[in-house]
Amino acid sequence: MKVFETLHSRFTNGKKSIAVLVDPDKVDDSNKLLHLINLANENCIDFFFVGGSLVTTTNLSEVVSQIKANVSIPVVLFPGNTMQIEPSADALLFLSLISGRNPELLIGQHVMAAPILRNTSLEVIPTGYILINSGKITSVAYISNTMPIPDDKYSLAASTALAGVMLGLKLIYLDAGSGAEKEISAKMIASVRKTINAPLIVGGGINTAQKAIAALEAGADMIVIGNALEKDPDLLTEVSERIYEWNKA
Ligand code: 1GP
Repeated sequence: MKVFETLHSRFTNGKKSIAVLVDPDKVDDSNKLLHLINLANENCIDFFFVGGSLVTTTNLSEVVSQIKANVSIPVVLFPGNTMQIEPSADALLFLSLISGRNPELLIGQHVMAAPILRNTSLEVIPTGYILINSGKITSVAYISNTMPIPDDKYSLAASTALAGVMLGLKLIYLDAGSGAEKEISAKMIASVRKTINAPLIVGGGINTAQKAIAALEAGADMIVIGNALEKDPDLLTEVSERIYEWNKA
């Protein structure tokens, strides 16, 4: 089953998913990547996301091929720009940064990427990407030159997500930014969840099992965890067990 079909069918059936985010810059030695792959294998992870707002290494294809050689779950590109297109991955989130007003990230990069993507077998998933303020300026806010939505402006975030879905975007990704000081609140997630009829991904600053479970309970269909795994790999065990129980019910 393709990535979007899987996500959509889980969304329709009230089932939850979890993705591990690999930032190619942070797995400069292959042992770190193997460690993440082993974690994924041990913990029933659903997807690997690969990408970052600033990737300075040129190892993207090696990262993807190492993951694919060792684990059977789909590898989904989460690209910060058109340089992060890697044809050997399974799918690509075709991100429109709809919380921002930077035309490059609403349509400019997409025009450059579209002809390249057409010549790959990547599954292209139109995704509304919404940044929520997390207390300090994150790399993604700085690099994208956009202002995140204030974390207490629930209806602004919900209306942004709704507009994205009405424009035909198939997924909504609420992100506080990698390594965010503050994760997205349950109230914000719930407000977006009740407004849109589309799968909702939530990430950024999820560094405890409690925060992960709170995001899922508030209405996230999928959570994305990156940074926290370096310090607390056990976090995945607790969260994936909870998701397993959830999905069994
Ligand atoms: C960032 O949502 C992802 O875009 C994951 O964030 O690295 O903080 O888990 P963390």
